[in-house]
Amino acid sequence: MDHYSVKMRAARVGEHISGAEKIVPAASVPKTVAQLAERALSHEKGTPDFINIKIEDPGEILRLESLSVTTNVTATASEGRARAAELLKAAGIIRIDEIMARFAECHAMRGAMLLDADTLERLEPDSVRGVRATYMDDADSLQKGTASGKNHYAEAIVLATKVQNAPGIVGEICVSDDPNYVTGYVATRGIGYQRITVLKEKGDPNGGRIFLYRGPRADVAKTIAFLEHQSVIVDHVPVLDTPLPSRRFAGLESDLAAISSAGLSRHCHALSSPTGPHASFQSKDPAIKQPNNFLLVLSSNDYLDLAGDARVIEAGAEGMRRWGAGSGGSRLTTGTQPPHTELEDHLARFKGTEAAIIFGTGYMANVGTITALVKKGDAILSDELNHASIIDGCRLSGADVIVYRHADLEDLSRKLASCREHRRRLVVSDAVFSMDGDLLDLPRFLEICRRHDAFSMIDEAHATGVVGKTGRGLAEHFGCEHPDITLGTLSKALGAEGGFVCGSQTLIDYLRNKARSFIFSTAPSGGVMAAADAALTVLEQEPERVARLRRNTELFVAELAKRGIAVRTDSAIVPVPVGDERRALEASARLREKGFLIPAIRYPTVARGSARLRCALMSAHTESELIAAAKAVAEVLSF
Ligand code: WAQ
Ligand code: MG
Repeated sequence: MDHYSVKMRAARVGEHISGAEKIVPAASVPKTVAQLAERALSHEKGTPDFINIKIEDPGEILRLESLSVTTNVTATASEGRARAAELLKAAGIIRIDEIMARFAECHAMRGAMLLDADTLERLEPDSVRGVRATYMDDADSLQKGTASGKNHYAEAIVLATKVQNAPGIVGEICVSDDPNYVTGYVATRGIGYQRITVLKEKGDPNGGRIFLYRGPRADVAKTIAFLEHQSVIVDHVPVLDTPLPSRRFAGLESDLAAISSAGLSRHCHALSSPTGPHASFQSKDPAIKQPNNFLLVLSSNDYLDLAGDARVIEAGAEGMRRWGAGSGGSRLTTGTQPPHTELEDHLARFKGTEAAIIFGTGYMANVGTITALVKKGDAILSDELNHASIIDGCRLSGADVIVYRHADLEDLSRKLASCREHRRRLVVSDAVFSMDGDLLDLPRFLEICRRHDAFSMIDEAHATGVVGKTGRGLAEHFGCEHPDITLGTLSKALGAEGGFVCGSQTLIDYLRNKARSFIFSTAPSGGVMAAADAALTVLEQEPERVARLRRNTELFVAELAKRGIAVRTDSAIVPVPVGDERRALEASARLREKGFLIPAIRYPTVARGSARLRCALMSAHTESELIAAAKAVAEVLSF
């Protein structure tokens, strides 16, 4: 015998893991058996309990020319279905929608459904198992296949080619039953194998194969016999090369469509005005109604109105004229200029720590600091509501990350007690939680960290300039010591750009040597540093800005309460809970129509179903503006 059929099936009790079949020359049987065994043993679904390998006489082998392959790039499932209908209609198959609805019946079938192409009656004798096409292979599979890998595309083309050559079969529709694989195909002898990149919605578990039959009932048995027993080798199965990129992008497009249909789509709405409490807003989107020519901004982090302060702007402009538009290098090469070191000294004085170091952004400060301090073998304890930049730093560090319940310092203490074996322990928390506005209990936090000899780190992004009588943050507010590591930003209350860390000289020296986001990044421009420095000076000279911000926050909370909306905050962030994502979006859109810019914050920034309107107050808001805003919030939420 010159050829053999080699079939492999691997399973774990009650669970199919992997299956494959080959038709190979006698000399290739040992190699094929080895490859199939390796494939079974290295399958991502896990290790099988048993592997069946069957080697048998394939009988007479029919050689078939592969169907031609065409890739149809579609963006959505409905576009894909329309394309499938068009293709099959040309081949005389109509009622496509009804046929595709039958995929719901395909669940758990090992084979395909055999339907009369016109009456749509089911014709398989075993409707639970369906009809399985077997004894088929790609003529080049030995050359094409990787050592143990599966050529998913070639296998589908081989199957479709055999099926379309079966007597009485006029077409096939295939949709993967993998909820994440949205590509499918339709095939007939006339149109060939027509791959459709998006043929179902992502997440849809329905799929399978439907073979379409046209002919006398008496001949169905012959068709099934051909599908199940006739050995077939398919020549010239095309290698999938060009279509891959389009599938890649079709995948992105379908992800975007899913995000959008869940109400989670994100856009950058450009404000056509300088940073400040008032903004003008022009949208190209006609759906966004904008009757007012200005909006009251209740969502800026420019808490103290310093981004627009004439002294700050002038210092920045002068700094840029003097030092250049960009720094031209990283801090450790040519990017350090006097404004950088002056600002670092100033920040350390302002916070009352030995030293400070500046990063390009607050995100980079968190990622750089955490990854510099801890690695594999260390432990990080992180509040569950910490900012994404902290979470990303934790993930990137390689340390064991132990998340404790939000603001639950008992939970922290317990979890810290179980980390004695770790080399280092780092406890990290937002100082002001960015989506809830609440404060960390710093004295207790420090006490627990000290007791367990853990580094204490807080992120004062929303606390600097806001919390404490003169805006110096949590240590000032509580009248306690500083944590080991205090992170802040220049980009919120200080009105400029950048992040920074304050702490001991040792800590700062260490970060300068180890923090990769500091080392491998171009330094911020001297102009931006000069602007931040000037803003810090204004903050020191005008602490009444901080007091005004606090009064504004209290007034706004009280005005909301008068209208039945109970909210609480320890900072300038006032979250108004809504819950449902779409309702929050709708409320935000209505507020915009009324002239208020208050964003809806949704998953993944906050947990699913806990969407909220996130108001952020500024020292520059007037009393009447805040009363009007509270009234508008109450109105849009009463629907
Ligand atoms: N004979 C009949 N039906 C079968 C067979 C077979 N040999 N193998 C699988 N099926 C049926 C069965 O109901 C499965 O649940 C269903 O098809 C899906 O099988 O060009 O992944 O092997 O990008 O998961 C098509 C697109 C991929 C490929 C289809 O099929 C491409 C796929 P799967
Ligand atoms: Mg599959």
